Amino acid sequence: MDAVRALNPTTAASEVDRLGRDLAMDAYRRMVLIRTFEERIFDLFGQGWIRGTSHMCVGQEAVAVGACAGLRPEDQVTSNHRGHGHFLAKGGDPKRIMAELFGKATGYAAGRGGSQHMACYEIGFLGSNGITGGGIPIATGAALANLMQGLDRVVLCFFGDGASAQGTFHESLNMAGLWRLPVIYLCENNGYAMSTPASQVSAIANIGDRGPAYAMPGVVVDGFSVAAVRDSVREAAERARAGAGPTLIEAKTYRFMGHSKGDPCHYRTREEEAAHRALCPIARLRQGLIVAGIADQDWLDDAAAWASAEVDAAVQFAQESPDPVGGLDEGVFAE
Ligand SMILES: Cc1ncc(C[n+]2csc(CCOP(=O)(O)OP(=O)(O)O)c2C)c(N)n1
Ligand SMILES: [Mg+2]
Repeated sequence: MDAVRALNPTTAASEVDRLGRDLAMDAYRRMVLIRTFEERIFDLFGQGWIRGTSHMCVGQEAVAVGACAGLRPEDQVTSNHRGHGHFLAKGGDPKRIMAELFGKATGYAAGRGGSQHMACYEIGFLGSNGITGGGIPIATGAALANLMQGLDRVVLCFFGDGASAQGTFHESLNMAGLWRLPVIYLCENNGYAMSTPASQVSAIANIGDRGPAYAMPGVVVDGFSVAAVRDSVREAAERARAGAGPTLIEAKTYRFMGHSKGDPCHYRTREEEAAHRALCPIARLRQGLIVAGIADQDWLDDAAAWASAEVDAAVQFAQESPDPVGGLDEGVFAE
């Protein structure tokens, strides 16, 4: 947490200044939608509507929303096991994401994939991924494909601190640095890989500091600041589009919930959790909107009601959707 505070000079007001009025309002609503969606999933698990597992990104919303705000619509992203927020921020339909979690035919993988195997190529969401570090070479390959086809689009890869210890991270960054690929590696350092603290498994304090070893800038940003994440991604995307190659960004953040449902979080203290909850990215932007005179209580209530209604509609859609029909290989991509 001290590391986050140290690079956290942004105030609530400066969040809004940097984003501008319209984007600040839009980012707020999207972050509230993601949080509402995730909290509802947690409840639906408890009620037995959703089976399997699911990893919630509560606390990390500013990374997903800030990153996608720094990209163009035609740009692509890869995601990991904690991917609902990434998908929603990239423009995924809450109804079809929810239906996939319910295992219904109307889901993004026709009910076969679930939380960790969803994709929508039309909006550039190249997929969540249950293999830790599995999305990193996929993003690298997609960036190479875009470059070879002369397409003016960049790929952003979301992954965690745990994934940055995988061989795929080092192999991919080396290749991307060597070939100047138009890719942005965005590490969401939420402090833990399951129960393992990042500080116990990394020889250096900042994962972002590994960038220069692979001939790319390494940037460390406050992952609770949607403006800081947006700015860093926008700059990296400009760099990539200009042919100057990849960037590694580390966003320091924290997951407010357990690793997945049923995690009692015995490996961290309640005090540590409370200290990080005080840095909540939604609360900070809300404060900024109020101070700037953009939002009053009515507007904030409307945003919350809109998000709830979106999630209600998604749940209803999922509940009323038909079960999958046909073979196991329909709706999924497998070789
Ligand atoms: C190759 C592989 N090894 C181990 C796992 C089990 N696993 C699932 S999530 C996870 C931790 C990932 O940590 P991090 O990358 O920091 O992401 P976070 O869960 O913190 O978002 C692990 C080890 C896996 N899914 N894939
Ligand atoms: Mg982690």
